[in-house]
Amino acid sequence: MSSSPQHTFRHRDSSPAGAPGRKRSQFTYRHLHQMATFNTSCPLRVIAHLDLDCFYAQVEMVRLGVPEDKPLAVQQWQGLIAINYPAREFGIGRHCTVTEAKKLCPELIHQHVATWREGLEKWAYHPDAAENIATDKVSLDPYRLESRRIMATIKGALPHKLQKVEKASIDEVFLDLSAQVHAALLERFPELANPPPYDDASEQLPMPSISALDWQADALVDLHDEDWEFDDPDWDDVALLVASEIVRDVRAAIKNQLRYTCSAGIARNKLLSKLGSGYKKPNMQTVIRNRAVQRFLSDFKFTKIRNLGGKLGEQVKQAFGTESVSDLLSVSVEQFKLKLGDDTGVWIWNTLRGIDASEVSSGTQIKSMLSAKSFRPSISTMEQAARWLRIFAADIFSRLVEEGVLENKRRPRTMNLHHRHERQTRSRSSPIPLGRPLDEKTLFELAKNLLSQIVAENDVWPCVNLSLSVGGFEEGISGNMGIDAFLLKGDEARAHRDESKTSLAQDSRREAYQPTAKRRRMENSGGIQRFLTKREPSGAGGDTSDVMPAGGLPEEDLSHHQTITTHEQTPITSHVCVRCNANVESPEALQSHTDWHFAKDLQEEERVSQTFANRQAAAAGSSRAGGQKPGAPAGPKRPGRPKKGAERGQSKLSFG
Ligand code: DGT
Ligand code: MG
Repeated sequence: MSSSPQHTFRHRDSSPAGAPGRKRSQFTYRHLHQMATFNTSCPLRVIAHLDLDCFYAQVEMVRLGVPEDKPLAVQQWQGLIAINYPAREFGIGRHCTVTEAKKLCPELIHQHVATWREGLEKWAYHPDAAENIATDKVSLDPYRLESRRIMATIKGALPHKLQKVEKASIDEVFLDLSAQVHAALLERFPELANPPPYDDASEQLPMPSISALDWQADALVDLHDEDWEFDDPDWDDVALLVASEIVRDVRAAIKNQLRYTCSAGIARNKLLSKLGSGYKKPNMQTVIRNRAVQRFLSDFKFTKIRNLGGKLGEQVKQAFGTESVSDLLSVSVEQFKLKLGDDTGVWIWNTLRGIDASEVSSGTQIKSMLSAKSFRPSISTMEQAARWLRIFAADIFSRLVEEGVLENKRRPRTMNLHHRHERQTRSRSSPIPLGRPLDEKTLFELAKNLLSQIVAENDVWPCVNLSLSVGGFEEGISGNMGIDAFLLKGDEARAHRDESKTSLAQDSRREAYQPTAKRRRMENSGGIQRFLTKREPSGAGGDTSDVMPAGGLPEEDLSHHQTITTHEQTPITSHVCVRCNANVESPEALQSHTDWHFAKDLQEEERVSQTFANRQAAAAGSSRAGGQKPGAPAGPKRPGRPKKGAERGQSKLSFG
């Protein structure tokens, strides 16, 4: 720990903990013990979210030795996909073209992402990549590699037996710090180790033997509301403070060992910690104390909240005519249920109050991998196609190595190849044979075999898109699309989803892929799943069909689909994103931007499903201070304190 207990806490001089007449904590011995087991309904839970600052840009700066104050952006073809903070000061944003960015800041360093090149065996940083969109394919390997090093550093900075770390995307991590904070509390406050009075775990804890907490410079959102600051800190405040120290140490380890900065949010759950990490960037951390939750949330549009950015958020906006969290606080849970269905209604009601019992899941793993390319100009021979298959096999194999395929930790069982000619996509799949080591050559041979099967049919040339994917990993998979999907084009993304579909037999998300009739029944039932069905290919036969009509998507998806498929089919006349109204410079930039939404949606689908599963699991076990049931007052209960409407804000406590 960077801060000594003496510095962090100001201990009380008199009135020892447990003395008669002293106020008791709102938390019980049971709550304290729940921390040790990562119990998701524990009201003393502490969760952190870490998000790397301008991630790809930092990777390139460190790799190239660019000083921290120099403006740099990462380029993909003619667009920019990551911009460092010095460059942002010039007004440069994502989806600026390089030309426009250079006008804003002539000294901008713009580094193109690494690419695989047709005919070459390995990805590399090619100086002429931007001009070779026809023969190059983006490689995210450099960022994946750094992402893994960051994960290893984070894990190394936390005690092995007390850690729970979930990789949420290429540059985001959730930490459940409850068990580690529990251990620290017992060490720092020996009175907590005493057995509860009468051996009754539902007895309230003594109040912390401290009068003030030192949150240190950047750690606390200052919300200019003093009222609640007169209340003594309780154990939830102390737990968050200890977590904040841990997070500061983790961030220091990342900075010292790898030279990357990140921002963090620390709060009682994933929803709030994620909002917290984006609250102050770069290189800052934000603590959202329980007493400040409602005030903190009120400042956000609800569409900024995790899982509410997409279609579901849009639906809520339309149903209630507002985007403001504060406005929706007066809506009753019954009204939400009426408009959005029971599950969704309750979920929204909870979310607006910062209630989220979703688990930090250390088991999250990639369930499929895809490598694909849209061809402009199209390709017309088996030889050309085979050259790309060799690249795809190499690309997938290097990711499999990272997943532990060499050590036989995880191994895909199926391979899929999608081939698109004009408006028709043909697919073939095969099992990946067991009994011999999996290598690049085996993957390539299997892929070539699948291509030969497709080519044996008539009219398969010219080909405008090839997508190779592997899935059906041998062990339990909890589902994570991963950043790979962020760069997928329409066909590629669809193929990726198909691949996911085949490997999702046990996944709750499967409901989103039911045949149309069943899906319609579910939609009518008003459940959350109706928000998760948007990109179902509706071609005859669904996922078992070998020939999938391109453009066979539901009406609602057509415009989206058209914008993300090759624009030679559907001319794009406007460069405004229909999802967020962002103005982009070119059809390519719009395509990349739309892909990003698409990938985010897929990721959110996963999260919403998980959130629901967890919420339901947690509902049964909700406990006293963290009961958080619809109809209950927002935030933690504060017995003995007169309620003053919604929870009030937070400002700095006096330093100890
Ligand atoms: P931040 O977190 O605001 O400091 O900045 P970033 O750049 O870390 O943004 P974030 O966390 O949303 O995304 C992490 C990385 O993912 C980013 O460095 C590049 C990649 N990425 C983000 N948005 C897009 C996009 O629209 N298209 C593509 N191709 N990549 C993206
Ligand atoms: Mg980031």
